[in-house]
Amino acid sequence: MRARLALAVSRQAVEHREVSLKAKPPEMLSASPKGTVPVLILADGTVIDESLDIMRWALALKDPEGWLVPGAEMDALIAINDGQFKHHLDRAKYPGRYDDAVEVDHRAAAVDLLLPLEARLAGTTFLFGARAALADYALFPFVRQFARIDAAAWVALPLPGLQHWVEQISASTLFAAIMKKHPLWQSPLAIAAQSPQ
Ligand SMILES: N[C@@H](CCC(=O)N[C@@H](CS)C(=O)NCC(=O)O)C(=O)O
Repeated sequence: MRARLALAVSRQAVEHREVSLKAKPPEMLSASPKGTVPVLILADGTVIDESLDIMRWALALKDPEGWLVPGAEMDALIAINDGQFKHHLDRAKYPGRYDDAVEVDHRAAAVDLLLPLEARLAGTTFLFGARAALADYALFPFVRQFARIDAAAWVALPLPGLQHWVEQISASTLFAAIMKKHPLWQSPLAIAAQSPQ
């Protein structure tokens, strides 16, 4: 989601290949054996297979809305999100997948990490001021996921700024544009492997 947001705002033309994570195409795995999406393959064959790196690559080429303007200050916030917050989010969302996961503890730990974001949003619409920046779009998919684990519990949290922030970005035209459904890409290699000789 966040890679798509940055590619869209930066108006990078890409061939979008929607894949099923239950049947990863061989072309994807040969470009990026770790088997996670997104994977961006550049014209020169360079592979970028981390969503944040794709965002930075696109914005380095063109940043019409000034997402990079807040500078290095954003990096620490993004690192906490991608590290600690993601850790607790995964365990709060799928406690059955983790031996040690106590759902309520991970929920509480995740909320603790949201409090500094709420403090930032007091008196401003976005994390680094009146304009949305890289940090907003890099964190948004994760906070949205957390909000959607239990929508009633989410609105009951003392996080009015963050609740408004999620609603604002969710209602944006940029978000609507990247949420358009794409048909599954038909992998020539998978089709060849299936068809009778
Ligand atoms: N650090 C990676 C994480 C990507 C990631 O975990 N993607 C998930 C889908 S959102 C995935 O591909 N999972 C692999 C699977 O479910 O097999 C990034 O942000 O690019």
